[in-house]
Amino acid sequence: MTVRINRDRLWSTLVELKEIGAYDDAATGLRGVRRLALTDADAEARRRCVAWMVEAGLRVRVDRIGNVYATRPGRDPSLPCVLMGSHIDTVATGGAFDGTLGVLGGIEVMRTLNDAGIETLRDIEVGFFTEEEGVRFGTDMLGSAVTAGRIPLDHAHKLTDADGKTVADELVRIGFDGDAHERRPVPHAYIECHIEQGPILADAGVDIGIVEGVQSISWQRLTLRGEAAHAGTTPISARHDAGLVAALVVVEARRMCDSGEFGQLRATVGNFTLGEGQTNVVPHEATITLDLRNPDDALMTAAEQHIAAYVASTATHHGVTAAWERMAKTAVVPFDTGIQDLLAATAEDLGLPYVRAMSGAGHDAQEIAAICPTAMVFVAGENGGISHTPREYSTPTACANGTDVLANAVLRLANQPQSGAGAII
Ligand code: HGY
Ligand code: MN
Ligand code: MN
Repeated sequence: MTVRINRDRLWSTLVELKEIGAYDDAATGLRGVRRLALTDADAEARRRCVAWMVEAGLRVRVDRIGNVYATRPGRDPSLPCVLMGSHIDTVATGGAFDGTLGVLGGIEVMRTLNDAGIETLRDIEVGFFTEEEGVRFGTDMLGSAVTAGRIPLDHAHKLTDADGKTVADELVRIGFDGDAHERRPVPHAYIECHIEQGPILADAGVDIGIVEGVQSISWQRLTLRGEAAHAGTTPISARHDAGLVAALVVVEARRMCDSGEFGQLRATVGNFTLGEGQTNVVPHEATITLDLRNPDDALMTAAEQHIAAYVASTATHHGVTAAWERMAKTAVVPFDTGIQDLLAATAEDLGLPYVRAMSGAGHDAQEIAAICPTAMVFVAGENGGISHTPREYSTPTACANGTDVLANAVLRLANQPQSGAGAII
């Protein structure tokens, strides 16, 4: 049995959700999406998605970290469900597809099964996870990591944003402090449909990617403290310039990537602040965030050790102190080969060419992979797949093709009889 989702209906929900948290982006001249986790915009988008879920006849529940799940009952509710999902929070300069495609695509799958009058053996669920991006509360994949047990609920609840607001208080404020237990019933399988956010599929000229796994991620905050001094009177040799050391770290991080010493390392300093930022004062303090990515765990460790040693020696040389704070760390996560092959076979059945690829971005799937067989289906992006910018764009056809793969793979999983633990039959 093959189903095809309603392409126009999916696209209309993507267009509608994009307006929640929309802003005029000066850098690109485009309408972007700013829907940071647990903000009013996120709350409005959550309510809109819940309304779509209810309209599709789904049973909705919210857990204690604000994850939302919607269930389409199967014939045998005693069997583990098949789960789809992703996130609807965005970065501050976001686009319309990152995360939302997997959530709205999952809801569209439910509508499509309803329209076709299809009853499945297993329950099917679609959900969205809290704070996948990590840009407000400082660690990514927060909600799914709590579900998988990597981050304790209590720790997650106490995380604060730049204004000192806690996750727990913000969940209450927006009315998504649910009571369902965050360590949810283990699914039979989890599939996430997501834009690739990079150039691989576009370069291959295909809409579909079968994702083999996710590379490792390291997020750290580095605070450097030197000494404020007069910009005019202080001799260069007498300075303890925290800003200089921070800038040297940025340059070294890039050198590490270009050198090849650390494999396919990618380093990003996305946040760089200098004390009071006074033109005529040597900065006494600098704070930077360092995002490292590597498809090889050992080379990631080597990169972290190298930059730590570099900072120690450079800071000492300039009479500056250095303090590191760990924000996030996840190892390389391989996805279930059985589900990868199911997705590939589904794409073939649908006549959709695809490539297999590792994910450069982190995803909720990398957390859920710890509790059940998990894989992802990627959708190609335009403009070289650029993402985390209002230039992020995938065509209606690519979005629909990816959601068709999701729908048919989930349908096959939802009719699988009780199988042995682990591998998908
Ligand atoms: O940071 C990431 O890779 C993801 O977008 N949260
Ligand atoms: Mn995402
Ligand atoms: Mn993202």
